[in-house]
Amino acid sequence: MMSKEDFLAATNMAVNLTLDGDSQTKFVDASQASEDDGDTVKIIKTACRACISNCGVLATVKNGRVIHLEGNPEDPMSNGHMCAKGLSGIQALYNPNRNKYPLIRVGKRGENKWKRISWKEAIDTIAHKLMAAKKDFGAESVFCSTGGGGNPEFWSISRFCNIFGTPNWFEPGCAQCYLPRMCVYDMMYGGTNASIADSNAQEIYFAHDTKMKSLVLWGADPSYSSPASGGSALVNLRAHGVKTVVIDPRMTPDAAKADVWLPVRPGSDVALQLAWIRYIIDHKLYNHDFVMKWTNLPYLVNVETKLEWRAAKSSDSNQPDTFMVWDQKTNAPQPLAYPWNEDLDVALEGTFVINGVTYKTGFQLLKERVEAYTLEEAAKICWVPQDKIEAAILTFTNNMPGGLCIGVATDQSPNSAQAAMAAGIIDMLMGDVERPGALLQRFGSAGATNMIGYCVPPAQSKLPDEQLKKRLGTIEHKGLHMWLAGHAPSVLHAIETGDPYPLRVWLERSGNKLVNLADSQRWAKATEKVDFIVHMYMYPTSFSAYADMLLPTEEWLETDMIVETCNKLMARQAVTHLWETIDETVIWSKLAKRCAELGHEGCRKAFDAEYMGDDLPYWDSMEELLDANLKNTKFTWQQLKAEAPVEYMSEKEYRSYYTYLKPNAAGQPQGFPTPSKKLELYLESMITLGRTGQPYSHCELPAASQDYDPLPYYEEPYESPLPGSKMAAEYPLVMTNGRIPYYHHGTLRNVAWTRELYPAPEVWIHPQAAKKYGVQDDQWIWVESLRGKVRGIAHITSGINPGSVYMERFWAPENLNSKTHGWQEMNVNVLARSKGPYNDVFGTYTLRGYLVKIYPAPEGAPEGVYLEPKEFKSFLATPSAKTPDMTKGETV
Ligand SMILES: Nc1nc2c(c(=O)[nH]1)N[C@H]1C(S)=C(S)[C@@H](COP(=O)(O)OP(=O)(O)OC[C@H]3O[C@@H](n4cnc5c(=O)[nH]c(N)nc54)[C@H](O)[C@@H]3O)O[C@H]1N2
Ligand SMILES: Nc1nc2c(c(=O)[nH]1)N[C@H]1C(S)=C(S)[C@@H](COP(=O)(O)OP(=O)(O)OC[C@H]3O[C@@H](n4cnc5c(=O)[nH]c(N)nc54)[C@H](O)[C@@H]3O)O[C@H]1N2
Ligand code: SF4
Ligand SMILES: [Mo]
Repeated sequence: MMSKEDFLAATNMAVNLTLDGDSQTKFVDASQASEDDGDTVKIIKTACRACISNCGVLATVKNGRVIHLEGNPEDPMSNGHMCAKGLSGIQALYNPNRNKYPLIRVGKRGENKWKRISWKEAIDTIAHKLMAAKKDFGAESVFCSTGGGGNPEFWSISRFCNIFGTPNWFEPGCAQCYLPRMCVYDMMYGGTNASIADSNAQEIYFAHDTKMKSLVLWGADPSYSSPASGGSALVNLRAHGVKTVVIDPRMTPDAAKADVWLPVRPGSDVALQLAWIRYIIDHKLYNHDFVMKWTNLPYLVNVETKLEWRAAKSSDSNQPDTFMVWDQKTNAPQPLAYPWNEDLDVALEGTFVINGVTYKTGFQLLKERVEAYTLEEAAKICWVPQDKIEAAILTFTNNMPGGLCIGVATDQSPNSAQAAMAAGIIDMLMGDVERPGALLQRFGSAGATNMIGYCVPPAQSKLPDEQLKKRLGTIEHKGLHMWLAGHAPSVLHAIETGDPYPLRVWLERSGNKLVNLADSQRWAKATEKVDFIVHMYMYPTSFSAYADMLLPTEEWLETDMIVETCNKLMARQAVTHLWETIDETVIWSKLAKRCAELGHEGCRKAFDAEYMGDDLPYWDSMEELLDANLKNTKFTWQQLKAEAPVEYMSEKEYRSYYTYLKPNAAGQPQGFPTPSKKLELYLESMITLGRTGQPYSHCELPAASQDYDPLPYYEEPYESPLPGSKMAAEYPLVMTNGRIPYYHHGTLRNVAWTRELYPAPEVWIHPQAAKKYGVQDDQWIWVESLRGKVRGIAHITSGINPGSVYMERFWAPENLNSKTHGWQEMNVNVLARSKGPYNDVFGTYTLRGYLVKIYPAPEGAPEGVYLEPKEFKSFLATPSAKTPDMTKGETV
């Protein structure tokens, strides 16, 4: 890979070179920064994107150079806080090793020999490769990948794939991050979900007057994963007396402050959740009136078909179907008119045989489902004491209203869908929906961004049905269609084997796929089978060593994006612009446009202005795109930049509760945006999804091999440590991961400030385990799974479940030019499991909850890895030079 010296040499060579007149390249407006040619200091209001939290930032710019960052107190979520990652933004921006120009490989892959090319040539070369692959192997032979949390824009890649005609793009998050929770809450409830790290659960930002009395953090650690926003909100909530329960194998700062901490065995959460549900039902702790009137649990379900018994179908989308219930007055089944009929005495539980057909209420089915999960049983499965489980449940149920925030931990095991369903059920049984103090809400929105806060319309209907049906892995795992994405392990399998068809061209836009995807070594090897690989990023990473072309993208201080934060709109705006970097949202548009020029029918049709609603098939600048997004507001992008943060509605109007009780056109309460307009705890839609792909795929798909289950169930991890497991004899410890506050996924390992704080990955080990396996504190050790072994530094602490170990993803940019390319030494994803079993609905693989062993590494640290502060000096931004403004032809 390209070393710092190589890059500096390339930079020097570029002296006196001006831009090559690529008229298609319209740079982000840097005028605000470069106007400051005197000693004037300018403060620009922008927003951070060093993680997914989008905190408001005040950036001080002097002589065109960003010299200081601090939080913007006008941001209602971060209130002026920033974290170590965000504050390192200047070091990331001016990093000596930035990708500066498009580069094409001239040596062998991994040899680090590159030639500078123009953007025009880069786009043209890629477009020709794409067209050739389409002609020779079909559009589906092109595949794309993106970063998950943290890419400034997300749907541009999906949009590109849809109009190009390939169903195959993927990301390492998705089935392993957020999709299971997002999709399940969408199906059960239809409002936001309760993920704090994803900036939902916005009730937590009103500590001064919320009615919330308790909060459960289930596999979520806001103090690390959203320190400046969610993390600081929790500090305020605790100060206002909100009680907290933390369910996490690791003693995080939020666990340390919790009223009850349950250090659960990684991967076993659903067993614990089912025990919570059983306890809540057995002890009649649920909100009876709410469950009767606003959930579908009283509805009768045909046990054989698993479908609810409908008295009548509705053709009016404002009116749900009419469902049958058991009426205890007449001792007979009766239709229940929406929303409720006071004349009936509706049974919540029971089994009824009617004309030889067995029906049970949803509640009855749920009760039977959780029957086996007593506290005693859960304690055995989950490795936490029975009395602590009970204390946790009661801390929650005795302090209502409350809310259950479920984090990414449970998305990273094959139990992913079930965990989200069970978490939703717990909150919904308690009536924690849309009342003040609850996390599940439908607060206001400016409508300036689309799904999950991004700006590009994904144009999914433009992907032809026959291409959609080829989306890898998604007949079996249809939940992926909500994300419009493919199944990463099925993509890997197709690259390796050509089954069901070959994959030839890979466009990748994220940090370091080799540290974020499970089974990294298989991915690295698979690149040999791909003809042409493009890597778009801000600086070279391990993945660049396997690429044929590198495209330079913008750091967050160079990008423009609309940000919604509570009732305000903020603008992430470019405060400067370096080199020839381009916002990748523009790159995808350029690629589609060039393919159209080369005769691609689908891409050409985008010119017919049918895709963006009206008049924006492509955009040559972010301003064009953002103006289109802002059309529902009273701002243009220029105005928003000048005025943001602005309130798009008052706090009172935005923070509206009990949305389900607001009247519909017929004067009835409007209910929830689900098929029954009730909360669907018995999730019948899972059956339809598995059989047809509806409502998320735009055409009907063949059925999955088995129906998806409408109720949560627990499946013991494939690599189980429980008694009787053969694998556990050799690999006795359960591995898990979780965030650390210094890095966002694979980022910032090239920044001196963060590497000094956390130079190499810690492996958290309980003192009992350390003793048993002969490991000392602060010693280099090996961690080994069935798939490989890596090194880390032992951190011996009682803040971890005794049978578990914890480690983070890590790579070493200082080793980019070595034969490991920096990803093989200390990277937990060498150990993770990308093979099945997968979650049936989403295809989730196992990042947390597989087996490892540990032993001392007498060899010490891996060769070449920097550990001492002085070694990181070479990563430091050069302090003196004025930022060159390439748009004005300035050079270094
Ligand atoms: N073992 C293990 N593996 C995991 C996880 C785990 O907990 N354990 N977590 C999983 C999760 S939740 C996720 S979301 C994934 C994340 O894995 P990836 O999505 O592959 O991670 P990154 O590439 O670091 O994330 C995207 C990065 O893109 C960068 N970026 C910013 N601007 C630009 C730009 O303009 N262009 C481009 N191309 N990139 C830009 C941001 O810095 C951002 O951090 O990892 C997953 N992998
Ligand atoms: N600093 C930093 N912040 C980030 C990111 C980052 O990479 N770095 N990534 C962003 C992204 S994309 C995401 S998805 C969010 C995730 O944000 P969170 O959902 O808060 O995710 P994590 O910290 O990964 O996991 C939460 C906790 O789960 C615990 N855990 C591990 N295994 C298990 C288990 O089996 N069961 C239970 N109950 N708990 C378990 C971990 O110890 C961790 O403390 O963070 C975002 N914010
Ligand atoms: S939490 Fe930190 S990295 Fe994330 S947006 Fe806020 S300041 Fe940036
Ligand atoms: Mo994520």
